[in-house]
Amino acid sequence: MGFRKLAIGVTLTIAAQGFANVSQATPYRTDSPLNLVDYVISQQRELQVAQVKATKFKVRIENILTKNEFTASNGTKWTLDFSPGVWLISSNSSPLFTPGQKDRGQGIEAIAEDGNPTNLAKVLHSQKSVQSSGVFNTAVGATKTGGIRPGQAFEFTVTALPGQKLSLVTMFGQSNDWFYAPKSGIALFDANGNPVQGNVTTQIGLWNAGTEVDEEPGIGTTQGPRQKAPNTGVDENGVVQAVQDQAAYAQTSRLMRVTITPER
Ligand SMILES: [Ca+2]
Ligand SMILES: [Ca+2]
Repeated sequence: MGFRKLAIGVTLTIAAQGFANVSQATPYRTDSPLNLVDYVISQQRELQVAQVKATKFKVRIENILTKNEFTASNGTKWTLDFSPGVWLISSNSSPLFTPGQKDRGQGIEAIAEDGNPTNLAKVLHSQKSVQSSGVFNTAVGATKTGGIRPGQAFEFTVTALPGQKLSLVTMFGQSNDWFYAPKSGIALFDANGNPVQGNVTTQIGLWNAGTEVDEEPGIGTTQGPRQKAPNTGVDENGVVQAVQDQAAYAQTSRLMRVTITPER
């Protein structure tokens, strides 16, 4: 083989490798029918995303206690109500508070101390991370606003997309500053994007807002039912923490039933 032949051979080999590489990078030509298949698949995907409709859920919060269910250390019998509160839909798993951290000053205090959801509802309404929010303040069948006594329930409807969660806050009515809320949002869809259904009460905890020093539940003079005016009591450290009390009233599922029902 002469030098010229060798040079042509090497050039052809390099050229062939070049084509091979190009061929790997572009498996078919731009006018190939395969491109049309790709296009149709991508259009179908876009259509599927657009077709993921928001799901409506009915949320029911029931007071499953009885009247005078609890007895204080001085023998006084007391009944536990749950106050008017707020609900919200968000993708943020801690939209209201973080255990062990300072209360955010957005209005949980007024609910936890006085059962008044107005401040928090207003703040949530203007938060971009909150998809939607609202107040629950009238028991099913009641004509006046107020909390739910034993046997009564709050009901409201929320709308959510897969990935969004439900949160809510309601006061432990016989406390200085305790409230019920999920630690993080309650998932409304499973991992496959299907709506969740049923009893979600185990996700609701009892929290101490840290805004007013605690007295014994049911008899404290600066607690909601007995204080002379809202926001009456001794200031606390301001840190939100789980209520450590092991009494029956700290076991949410014994007092409250929260159920979620998708509306299809
Ligand atoms: Ca407290
Ligand atoms: Ca108070």
